[in-house]
Amino acid sequence: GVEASIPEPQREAWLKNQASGFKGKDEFEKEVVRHVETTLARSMFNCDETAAYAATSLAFRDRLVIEWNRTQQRQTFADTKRVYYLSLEFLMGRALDNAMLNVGDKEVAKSGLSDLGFRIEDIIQQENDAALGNGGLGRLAACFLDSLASLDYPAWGYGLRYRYGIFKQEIIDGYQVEVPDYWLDFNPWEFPRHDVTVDIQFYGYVKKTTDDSGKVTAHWEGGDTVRAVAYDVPIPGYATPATNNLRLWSSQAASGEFDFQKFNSGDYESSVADQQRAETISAVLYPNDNLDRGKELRLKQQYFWVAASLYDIVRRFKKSKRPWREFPDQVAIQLNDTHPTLAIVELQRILIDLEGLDWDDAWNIVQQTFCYTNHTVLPEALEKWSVGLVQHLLPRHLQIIYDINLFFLQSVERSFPKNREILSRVSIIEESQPKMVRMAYLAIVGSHKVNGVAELHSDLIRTTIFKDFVTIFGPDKFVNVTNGITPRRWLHQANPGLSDLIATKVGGPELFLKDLTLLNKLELSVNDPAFRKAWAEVKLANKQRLADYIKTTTGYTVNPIALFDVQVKRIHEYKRQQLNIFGVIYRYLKLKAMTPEERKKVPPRVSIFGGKAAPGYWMAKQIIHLINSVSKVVNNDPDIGDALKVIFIEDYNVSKAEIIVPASDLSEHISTAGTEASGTSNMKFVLNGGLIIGTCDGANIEITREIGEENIFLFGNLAEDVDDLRHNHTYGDHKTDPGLDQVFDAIHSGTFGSVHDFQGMISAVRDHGDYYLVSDDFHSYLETQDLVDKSYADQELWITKCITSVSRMGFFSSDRCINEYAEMMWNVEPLQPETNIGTKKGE
Ligand code: T68
Repeated sequence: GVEASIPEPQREAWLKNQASGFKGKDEFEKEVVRHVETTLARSMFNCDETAAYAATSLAFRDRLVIEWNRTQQRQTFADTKRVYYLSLEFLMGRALDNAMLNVGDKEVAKSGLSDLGFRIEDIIQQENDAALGNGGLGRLAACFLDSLASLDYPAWGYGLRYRYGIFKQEIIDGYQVEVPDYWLDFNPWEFPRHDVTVDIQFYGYVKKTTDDSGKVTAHWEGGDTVRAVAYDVPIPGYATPATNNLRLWSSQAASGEFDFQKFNSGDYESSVADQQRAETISAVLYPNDNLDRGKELRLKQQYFWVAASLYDIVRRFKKSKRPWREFPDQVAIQLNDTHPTLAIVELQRILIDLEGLDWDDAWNIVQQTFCYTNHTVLPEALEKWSVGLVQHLLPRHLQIIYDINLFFLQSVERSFPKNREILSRVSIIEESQPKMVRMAYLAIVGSHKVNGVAELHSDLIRTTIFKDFVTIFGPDKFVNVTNGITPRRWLHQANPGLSDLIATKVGGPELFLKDLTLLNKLELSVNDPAFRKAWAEVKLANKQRLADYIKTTTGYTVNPIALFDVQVKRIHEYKRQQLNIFGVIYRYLKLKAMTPEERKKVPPRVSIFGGKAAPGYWMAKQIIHLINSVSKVVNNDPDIGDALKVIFIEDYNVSKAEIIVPASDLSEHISTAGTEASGTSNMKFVLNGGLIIGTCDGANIEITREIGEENIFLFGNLAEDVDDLRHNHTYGDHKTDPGLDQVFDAIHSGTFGSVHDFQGMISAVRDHGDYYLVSDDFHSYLETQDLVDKSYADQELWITKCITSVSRMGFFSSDRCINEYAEMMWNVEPLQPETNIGTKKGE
């Protein structure tokens, strides 16, 4: 067993003193007090909530670390294939509550903290979110880590340890203001590994040498070096001891702290400047979602992270002393979008330049190792790097990219002789001015599987942006893995009331939270009056919790009986928050035109918005400004009262989603058909007993298939008609919807402040071709919102829809996704903790 690795004379002493972490409440309390007094060096007589948070986290961390070490030993000992999930973003949110629930001792902590004079909810709220992501892509990576650990897969995440996560959003006078998110001043969840470092090279030049046999070897020389330092974050699985690792790289100057020569010769400033330049690489997360801006520092981040991760993976493989051809039997690497695509080139470089393999042998290994997930079809989001920039920063990599492209195009030519057109269409190098490297094409060519994230999206990539590659590689290379969410965080943690209620019907949390399809048993209770009553009470309590939050943060009072209509996500034109706010304005105008008696009969609504705009995205910022301006006018209009309230929740993030999602009656997923690859919050809202208004886009379509058409409010044009409609806007006679004209008139008349502030949004629809089809879908949207009002008025029917929907959501667990990836793409198997040879009895 693993124990044999400790030499006999010392073994007993080590094993006798093995750490075990706390067991039960008394030991928990003892550990908390010990951490307060010794680790934090604070007196227990003035322990505040910050200290109690820190000590509680450290007590749980001790438990995680023990299992984490065991898991790593078990994996090394079993010598099994591992999965490496490369993502520039991990939108983790808070860790303490998750750790307590996954380890299974939240109740112990609750009563222990209470003995010590604290409320567990207050302690949980002390934690900063780990917000190392923009939106769906980053949160998906976090859900996947939870599933990988919960299902006992041997898996590592690799990312960057940004000093600043996504900015914090403040709303000042209705405008978004960005504030840096310095989140690391106390982070008990990471372990610096100052002994795990990799020196990463940039710039320089390539020299070629020829040996006696005539073999040419390339040497990448000169340039700058930056050091990558590993920081490890334990990822606990739910109801399993398995604890995986998320390794985040931090950049620092390669030669320790300063350049001592410069420092000694009195050139302090430039020696510090070098250090700062190195640290800049992992300083900040780029705040754009679904947009590629092609900045040099971003490319540096990508290579820095990819090179450090590959070095680590290769180092681990080499310890096994296996031949290189077995690399793909030991290693599966998943590329989360094209951001880590340089890993393909880097592995090829390691194999041919450093390990001396032939091109073809190396390339086979590379292709068998990688898989690529595409997350978007939006042209502005597809990554391209200018050849000049790649040449400058990574001269050897550019040569390899050219060779990959050459051999690829040669093979295409053999299969499709005399087809010049296809060659230029699929070339990894775009022959534009300047020339660009198309990263998605490189990712496809260097991987053995490519997946989209929902059925419609996977169909779209097969038939549009990657059509030629389906022709070249055949259809089997392109698969679908519909996204999912972890029910641990997004039901059990965020909505304990509902989770407990469900547990009473499906045989306990540990069953359905590990097999979400068991939710289907709920359908047997859909007509059980006591169950329905309890269900309604849970929802109302969640709405009250959100109403309280809104009161404290905005000052506005909202009525928890009203329909809570929620749209929270990144602000983007394709997601169409403008359609929503125009609809709200239309509703307001209608209410204003009514008599007070008529108004009383209208079902009351609270329209809730939240989300960040990329700092340079002018139109998105204008949308935020309009929402806030409408909010101010409507909420202060004495005619309106409870009939309509408009709320913008500042700084939407994971921990706020955990309050908002359980409180929703209706959430909006209203992207222009064919633009939202999947969406994942749609799944969270339905799983928490809310209904959806949405377009036939992304995963909405599969949600409809699962829960039934009668349980979702679909509207709008279909993806297949979008191109024609757009063509019509340009060449036909394009009139805006009359209802929308009323809205624009109101804005023009200054109802919500200076027209000038919102002219861009109006012009986009009226004068610039309405690319996102706001006007085309407006009427259908309003009609469907009317249907929502009518449906909500029949609370009995509404609750039936909610319970039925939840019971049919089992498919959307990220556990299902991970099992699909494991089988279709990675060819890896779970490593059950029971197989731990080291802890077998009698050994
Ligand atoms: C999202 N993409 C998709 N991108 O928009 C969403 N982009 O439909 C899907 O459900 C989700 O991915 C998970 O598959 C993003 O979130 C980004 O955040 C992003 C970040 C950097 C560059 C480009």
